[in-house]
Amino acid sequence: IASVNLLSEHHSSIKEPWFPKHISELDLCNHLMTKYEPDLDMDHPGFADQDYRARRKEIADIAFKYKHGEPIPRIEYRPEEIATWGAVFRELERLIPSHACRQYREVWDVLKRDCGYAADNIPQLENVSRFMKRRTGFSLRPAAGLLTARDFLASLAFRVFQCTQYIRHHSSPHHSPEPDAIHELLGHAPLLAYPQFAQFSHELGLASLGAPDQEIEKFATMYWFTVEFGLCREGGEVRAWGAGLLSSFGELQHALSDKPERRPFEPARTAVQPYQDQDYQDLYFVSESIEDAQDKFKRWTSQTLSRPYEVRYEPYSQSVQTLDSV
Ligand code: NLE
Ligand code: FE2
Repeated sequence: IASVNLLSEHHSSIKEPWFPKHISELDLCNHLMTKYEPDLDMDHPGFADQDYRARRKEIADIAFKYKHGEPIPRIEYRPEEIATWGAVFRELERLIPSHACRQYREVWDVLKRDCGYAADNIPQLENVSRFMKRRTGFSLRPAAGLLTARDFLASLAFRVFQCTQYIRHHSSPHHSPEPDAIHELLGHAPLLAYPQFAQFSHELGLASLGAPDQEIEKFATMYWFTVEFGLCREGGEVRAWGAGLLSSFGELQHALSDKPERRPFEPARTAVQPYQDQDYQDLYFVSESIEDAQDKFKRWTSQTLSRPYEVRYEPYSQSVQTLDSV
């Protein structure tokens, strides 16, 4: 009988991958993709830098120990980390007027006024999280590195954005292949402060819960070409709205130059487009607007989902419920 049980448990877990039902279960959604860890990846700019690796570990431990509901521990950033942040901040600030989408430009001054964004100050995640909570109901929680797509997307369902807290290696300020606090704060935070974008992220997260691996893979690809590397039209010009561009002054210029290829954003094709994540992209997708990308993405998502049940979010208890859809 024991083996029969085992078999049926195994069977049901293939049909329905586990997913968090309450926001506190995000404590279990911290699985890392190891390919970018400076300890394991010989191409990582910090691979040969013992001091960087030790610092990185110290900050990662905060994320591993973190439990839902706690304030995010503050980091006393070192002068060299602030210098790296400052270099990126100044370069980006110069590019924002001509390269960033309208939504990003609009919130920039608010972040400087209310959130401690400045060339000589790395904002603390806890402060940004409180700001965000008031703007869109999103909050942040610390992440130790690049998470699996399944864990990362699941957190969005609970209006939680998982954020790294370490700073990229100083030898490569213009671009980092992996997320770091510069990417989160300068790339993602501005758009997450927009209610409509927050809602979209939330719905995408809900769609991902319990989805089979092949669908997660497609969601992750869509996320890559929109939220991370999306371009959009704006009054006859092309602008960036993807967070991976808005945190990388090197790639931001590259993306809007005539070097890379650009194609119109079209979910069914974008979702299966292969990509690399080591260096600047050579292909970007352009949408008519952020809203247009979100609408198309949403429509495509509802057609793609094979889940035999519906998932609903219950904001009062911050939990999700599943309902049979037949
Ligand atoms: N390339 C981005 C940057 O340099 O900020 C990070 C991308 C993370 C997916
Ligand atoms: Fe990102």
